[in-house]
Amino acid sequence: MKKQVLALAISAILLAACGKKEEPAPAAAPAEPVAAAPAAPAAPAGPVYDDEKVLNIYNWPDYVPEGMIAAFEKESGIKVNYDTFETNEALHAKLVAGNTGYDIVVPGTVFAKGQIEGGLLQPLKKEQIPNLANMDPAIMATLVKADPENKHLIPWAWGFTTVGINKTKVEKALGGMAMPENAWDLVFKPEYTSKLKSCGIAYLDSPTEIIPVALHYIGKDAYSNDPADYKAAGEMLAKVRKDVRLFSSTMIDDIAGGKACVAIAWSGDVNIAAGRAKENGSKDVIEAMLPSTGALIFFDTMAVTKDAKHPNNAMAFIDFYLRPENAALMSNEMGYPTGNKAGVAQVKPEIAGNKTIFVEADYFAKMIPPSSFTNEAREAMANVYNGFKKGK
Ligand code: N2P
Repeated sequence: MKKQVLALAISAILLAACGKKEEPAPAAAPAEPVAAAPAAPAAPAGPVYDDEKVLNIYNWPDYVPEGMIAAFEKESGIKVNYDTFETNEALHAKLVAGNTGYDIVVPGTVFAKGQIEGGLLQPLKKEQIPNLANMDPAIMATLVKADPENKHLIPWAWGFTTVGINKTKVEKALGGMAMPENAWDLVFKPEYTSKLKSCGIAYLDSPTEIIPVALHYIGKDAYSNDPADYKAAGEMLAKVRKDVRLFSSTMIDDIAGGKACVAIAWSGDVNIAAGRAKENGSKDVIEAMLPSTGALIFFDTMAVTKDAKHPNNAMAFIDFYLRPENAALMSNEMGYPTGNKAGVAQVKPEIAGNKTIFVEADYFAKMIPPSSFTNEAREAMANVYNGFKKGK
């Protein structure tokens, strides 16, 4: 709290310093108290909590820096129940069914758009989230496609779906064959998969993770809503099905431990696997690739469920998460870039310089931004995906 007050004081000083000399600083106390002046709807001085000091969070696995939840609990006296889901589909099904029991959920924007339109998420009480000011306006602007007025969603993290490799094992399994120019070939081209199956190919386990990258690979719009395109993607996927060993959304240890040498995976998870392999004494080089045709960007966003029992605790946690030091932890420990502008300054140089975490502008321009799917399209996609998985 002290720190927050100090930060507020500093910004008030900065604001005052920026203002025209002859004008009093807006925060300055009036010389004489005005008798019946109505109280201005100012931001609350500190966090507002619900009577029941509980907060139920539903997030992706392997996605929160160690100790962060405990730090919030300690500071706020709120007991946090933290559960995880493995796919956007799983979270979506819960939200549609209602009565989730969760206050904060973290959907990808690909799904969040429909969830907002369907009234499954409630608008945020922004006056209770002063640290929202720390967010990069450019990042907030990218969310507008899903959340037109930035009313419901605040980034937890963003990253990209890509190919992750254990370079050491992949090179060995390929024998004399050179690495392809386009890293997607490693997971989609039979010439490569037939060799790499010996060291383990892993795919994320969800229709809306695999079909979009497959569409992208065959030159279609990754966010096509046309079932004919899914059919084409399914035909391409069928050719490599027998080579895929593992379907999983929690493959960090599989990559780090050598069970999978190549994976369709989330960028940060591959970076975590690289670190974990090192910690375990492995000499293998594990890398998140930057495929020549681009990778698929995702934004996972904090949102409050429409029937949240602890909405104020939720706002307090969101504000806590948006402190620069916490945002920086997400990059430093979890390998995901932060959209928190104030937090960037606290990112370790080796993380800030990792081009698979903070991608450079020219590669960023090549990446595929997220969009969304209609319900019908999602159903068609799931059918193609399930057929692909079964048809070994
Ligand atoms: C899980 C990261 C989830 C990112 N470790 C994909 N939405």
